[in-house]
Amino acid sequence: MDLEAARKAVAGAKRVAVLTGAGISAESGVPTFRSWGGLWRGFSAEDLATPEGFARDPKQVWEWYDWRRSQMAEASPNPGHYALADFAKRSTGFTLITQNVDGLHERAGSPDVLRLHGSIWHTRCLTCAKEEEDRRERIPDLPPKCQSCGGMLRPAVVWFGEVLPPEVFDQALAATLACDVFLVAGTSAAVHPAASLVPLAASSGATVIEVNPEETDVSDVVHHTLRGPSGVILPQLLSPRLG
Ligand code: BJW
Ligand code: ZN
Repeated sequence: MDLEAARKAVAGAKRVAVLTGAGISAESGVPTFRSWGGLWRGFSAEDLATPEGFARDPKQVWEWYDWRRSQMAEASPNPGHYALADFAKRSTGFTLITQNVDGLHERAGSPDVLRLHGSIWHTRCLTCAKEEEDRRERIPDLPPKCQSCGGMLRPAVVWFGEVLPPEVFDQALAATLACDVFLVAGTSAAVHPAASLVPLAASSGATVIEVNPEETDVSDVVHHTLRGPSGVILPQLLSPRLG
């Protein structure tokens, strides 16, 4: 059984790194990028999650984020998020890398989450670059304005064509290169450079475990495949002992 072999690999590892994606929040009711048909009001993520899309129509892009913020605000962490948070608390040498902007890992109690694609709960000013937390579920008068300088605010997330926060990516890279086990959960692994961490872990000697109900772009490089929802599989994989 791949689950037993994967559990043994985790139990024997000194360093574990995990890369998560939208699928880990699916059981919390947050739609993945591909699950809502890939479209919102006829637009794809590739149209909306770009600096060009924002420059073309900031109000429209903000409305999309507002819609997603309201879904994320209603969501609660699921057993997959909690299994990772519990594992982190009883391990040394554990690194959680996420592509998600929803904040559910943090709400489950995961310490030190490396957020490769930023946070939907933060804004950044286009004029003075000030970054601030904004936890409002709905923001009135979109696009919002900076309280300090009056400039236009944008979501503090990473769009296509933008560079990931270098210090966060460097930490993710270091953890990927140093780990004995690399776990990839709930991501289609279609977006780079996050997805590139998976073959990198494999080529630097880590045992790679994939948790996903579907085959993905990296399924051919992983050593153990656990097909199923992360809310079911991660507690089985990471709990101190089964039942
Ligand atoms: C379940 C489940 C359950 C369902 N349990 N699982 C190399 C090759 C080709 C292209 C590039 C490359 N390097 C860079 C690029 C360009 C580009 C890119 O990757 N494009 C691809 C489309 C090909 N990358 C970039 O532009 C990045 N920047 C960059 O590289 O900078 C350097 C540079 C700059 C300029 C020029 C050249 C280089 C930036 C990428 C930023 C991505 N941003 C987004 C939006 C974030 C903000 C927001 O949320 O709005 O990040 S796009 C979107 O995709 C979001 C996600 O984090 C990301 C990944 O999606 P994810 O998480 O995998 O979700 P899904 O929906 O795809 O998959 C869900 C999975 O869950 C599925 O597999 C399901 O089966 C599974 N699932 N239920 C477990 N219950
Ligand atoms: Zn400002």
